[in-house]
Parts: sequence; C-alpha cells; structure tokens
Amino acid sequence: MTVYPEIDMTEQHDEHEHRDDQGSYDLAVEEARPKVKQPPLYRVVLINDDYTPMEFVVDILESIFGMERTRATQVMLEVHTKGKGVCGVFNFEIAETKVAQVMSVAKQHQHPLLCTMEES
Ligand code: TYC
Repeated sequence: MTVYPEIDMTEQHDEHEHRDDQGSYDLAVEEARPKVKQPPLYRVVLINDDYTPMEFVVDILESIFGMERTRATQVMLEVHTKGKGVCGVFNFEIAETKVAQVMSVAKQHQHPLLCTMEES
C-alpha cells in the first residue's frame, strides 16, 4: 500500500508561497509602500514690459495676490528693474487660476502685462 504525505497536493502553489515548518503554505505578502510624494509647487511670475503702468501692477499684486501696498510696490519694482519677479508659490490649480486672473484683467485694460508659472 502506498502512503501519501498529509499535505494537500490538489492546490497549485507558486514561488511567492513558502512552506512553513508545519508543512503548510503561507502566502508571502509584501506591504505596499506608502505614496509619500508631495504635489509639485509652482511660482507665479510677473514679466516686465515698457507699457503697463506701475500703479496697475501694484493693484494686481494687492487684489490677486493679497499683498500689502508696501510689499506690492517692492515686488513691482523688482519686476521693473530685474525683468521678472515672483508673486507667490502655489499648487498647480491655484497658480493656474492666478495666472488666468492676471491675464484677464490685463487684457480688459489693454495692457500687455504677462504672467507665467514655473515649477519650483
Ligand atoms: N516697466 C513698467 C513701467 O515702467 C512697469 C511694470 C512693472 C510693468 C512690472 C510690468 O510686470 C511689470 N511702466
């Protein structure tokens, strides 16, 4: 008479399963690595030009970027002297919205003011 070992040979086992010391199969489960990446941030940047009035740029920095008048004036002068300047750093959606708001108000007033965003 043939004696078979007392393990279930009817199930299929693959290489991820290991027999423990009782002879039964355990599934080796690797814990998923938590997704810890922070979403990217974007600098909203104003570009200088020769035609947009300084006062208009200061108004934009106050109304769209919530700056105090003194800070808005500093940033406007930075753009005026260096060619560009950062208005703020935001997530993608907010940065995109701010850029669209600036471009829309500039267009309404027929100023050639440019505003862009860049990943920070
Ligand atoms: N250079 C403009 C002027 O002399 C002022 C200005 C500042 C324009 C910032 C655009 O993003 C700008 N009237």
